[in-house]
Amino acid sequence: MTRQKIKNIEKAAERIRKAVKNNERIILYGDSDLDGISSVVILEEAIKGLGGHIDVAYFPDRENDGYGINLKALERLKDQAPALFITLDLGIGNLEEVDMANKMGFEVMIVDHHEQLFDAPKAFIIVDPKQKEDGYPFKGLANVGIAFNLCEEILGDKISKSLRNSFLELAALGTIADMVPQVEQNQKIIEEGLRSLKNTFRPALRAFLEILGGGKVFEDSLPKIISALNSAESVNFINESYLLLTSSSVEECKEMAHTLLNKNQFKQGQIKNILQEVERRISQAPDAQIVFEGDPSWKLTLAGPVASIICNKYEKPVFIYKRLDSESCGSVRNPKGTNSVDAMKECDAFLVTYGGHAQASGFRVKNHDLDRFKKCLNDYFKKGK
Ligand SMILES: [Mn+2]
Repeated sequence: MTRQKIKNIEKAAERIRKAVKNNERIILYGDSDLDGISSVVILEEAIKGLGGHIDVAYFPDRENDGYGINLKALERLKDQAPALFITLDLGIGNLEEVDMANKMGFEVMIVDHHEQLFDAPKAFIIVDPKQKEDGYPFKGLANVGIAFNLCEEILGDKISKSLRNSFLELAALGTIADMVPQVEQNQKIIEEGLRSLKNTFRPALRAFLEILGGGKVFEDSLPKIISALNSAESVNFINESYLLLTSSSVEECKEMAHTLLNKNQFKQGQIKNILQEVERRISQAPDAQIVFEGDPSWKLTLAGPVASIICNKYEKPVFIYKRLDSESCGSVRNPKGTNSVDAMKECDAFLVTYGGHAQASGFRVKNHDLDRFKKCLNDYFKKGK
């Protein structure tokens, strides 16, 4: 029985093999969270497995550059054209930016797992199980799960058991980090990946295991590793976790792992402060349908984690945003059975952009529309959706 494949995944693998063979330039452009970073790392390794290399790995800083492909990045990369420009864990919503990349002479391939809300961007290949014409039965893969399928497709018989296992280690961490449902293929990826992790050859993961548990995996080491890798920042499109995961020096890895663990501790403190403030505000309007709170001092990258915690505790749709000069950007978390993307579709007259999944998404809104947006959401959820 031939297993059904994600739409376009064979085409994508074929195009990557051709690029390696012809020595074309390859750019990987990934999201700055662990799902995006691990996708970039394993795809780079698969390309190396073919005897090729990538020219650039780029990660946008969500805080300063915004989520997705952005014009600042394209400006900086344009001298690299022509090149194969592969996006990972983002891109499906970047219609204008993909047009711009095409004009610059890039050939854009999108590998994403987010919902397609608008027309498809004009990339020459799109791999996204959630795009409209994809019949792949399982829609819950994290992006790194798709990247893993792509790596297997690229390498075919050339994939050794140990290489496959080491891909699965990162695929497991990225899948857990992205909080997709741990069922079907996700469950298999996590099980196999975590089994392999115990004896990992990856210097970065070895470093974490040595720091946290004398080389062994303990129950609480996994969440620590995941949140440390997730708390890395992208500066000038270079991401710290990417540097760590691609370093081959154990000593260097230990140093970087320490830095990230400390950073994560600091971040947890900041999250606690924001949580306290949000809960204080909730207590003033305990009967509200939704939680909709923002502040100029809150870091945008902390909006997601804060929204998650509040959503779990209060079981309401939660919108947490950072207020900037003229616009606000935020993250959304929703209890099961409600759909944040549908809600925002209903209220999109007040939005600049939005996107994501039913349970976790993001938005950008002009400050003068904040109140109307909030009211529209309230009305939507009041209708019992
Ligand atoms: Mn993702």
